[in-house]
Amino acid sequence: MSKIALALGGNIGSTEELFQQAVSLLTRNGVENIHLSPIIVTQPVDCPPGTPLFKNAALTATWNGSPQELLQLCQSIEVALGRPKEHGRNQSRTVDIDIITFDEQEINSPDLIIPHPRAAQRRFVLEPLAAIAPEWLIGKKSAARLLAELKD
Ligand code: PH2
Ligand code: MG
Ligand code: MG
Repeated sequence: MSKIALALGGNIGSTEELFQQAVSLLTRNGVENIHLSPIIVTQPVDCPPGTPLFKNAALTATWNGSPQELLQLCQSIEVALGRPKEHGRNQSRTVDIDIITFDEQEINSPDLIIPHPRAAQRRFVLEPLAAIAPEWLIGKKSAARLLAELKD
């Protein structure tokens, strides 16, 4: 069993419902022991002017497969919940599911980098994760410490 942390984000549609649907699809496909954070409303980061506000959450869970299999599951759930398979990088979306950590593994493949390369700088990831798992490590530092060290 691997311990995983995922970040959820969305700014199109009924985000709370979409997050709940994402959680049930994760559960139905082998993600266990899900602990979902409260949902926060966040300003868009690195998005074009006029982008709607986001809602963000994080979850911790366990998973009995590989990182690549988890990536495929997350991407298939994004598509099932209305996100086009091909999409621009910071385009508005119904739901984005990013793998933040996978045990303490470091992965650097073309389609998957773990820990998530921008997680340590993103309040919209750290704040919900620190709310449920302050001691959770992203690389060498805990979510709470990274959050406390954020400048903005
Ligand atoms: N996701 C991004 C880019 N910018 N901003 C907020 N507030 N929340 C997000 O989830 C988000 C973002 C790329 O995935
Ligand atoms: Mg993503
Ligand atoms: Mg993302």
